[in-house]
Amino acid sequence: MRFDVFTLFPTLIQPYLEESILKRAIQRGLIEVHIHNIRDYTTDKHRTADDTPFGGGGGMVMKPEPIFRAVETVLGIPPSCPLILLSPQGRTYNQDIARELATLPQIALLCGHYEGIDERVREHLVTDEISIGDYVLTGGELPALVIIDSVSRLIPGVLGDPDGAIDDSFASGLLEYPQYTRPAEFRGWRVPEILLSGNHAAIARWRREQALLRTWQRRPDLLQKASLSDADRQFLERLEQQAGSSSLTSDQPDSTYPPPGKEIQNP
Ligand code: 9D3
Repeated sequence: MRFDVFTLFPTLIQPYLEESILKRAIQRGLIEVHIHNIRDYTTDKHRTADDTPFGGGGGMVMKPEPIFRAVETVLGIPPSCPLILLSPQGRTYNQDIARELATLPQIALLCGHYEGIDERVREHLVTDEISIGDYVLTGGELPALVIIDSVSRLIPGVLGDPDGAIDDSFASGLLEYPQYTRPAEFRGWRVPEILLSGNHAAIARWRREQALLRTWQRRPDLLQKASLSDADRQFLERLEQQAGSSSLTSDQPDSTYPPPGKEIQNP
């Protein structure tokens, strides 16, 4: 799969590709990432890529000509693949979108910056617009890397382990169960005994229940889309019953996440 990234800050993108697991994927020819500096496609002597907004107001707007020139030079007219604008106004990225993009042979990513981008780019060049979540960043470069990373790891062979991508939490639709490694006791904190039992069926059941418990506590919204067995549903039913009757059986309030005392604290 090929990615083309159009940005005013190409040096922000390069190091992540060279240091992460993506480096190996590039070396093996499983993915190609081509980074294009939009400023290289300006034609004036100051290499002007942005300008003040018509109508006034603060900040700068990315000019259309260098963006059209860059994209049309690299991808042709009309562009040979989808061009995704990274912007706070896009549809919110998720694993379903990652899977959809991973089916394509090529995508191009356009990183916005400053206050925004001339609307004619959006209207006449961009084919899709994606945000990575409801928080404010300084530009689309990190979102472009998020997309490259999350799409690449779905391509067969990019992860060393072929079922790594299948077994992970968002694939099953549940959060992950707790994991432990040696030592079996650290500072007096013991690993759950079941994991040392050698009873693989019991371990599999415990892990599934822990994943269900965690998801129910922290991300109950995920349970709607998760694929659940009858046994899973029975386990969740028991959790609901325990929660529903907890004020009658224990005097303790219902558990919350994060638990009391684990909230993020100001210094
Ligand atoms: C100061 C400008 N803001 C006015 C309300 C809008 C704005 C424009 C551009 C805010 C942030 C940015 C830069 N962010 C992105 O380009 C971006 C982004 C993000 O900020 N959050 C989540 N996903 C994305 S994708 C691209």
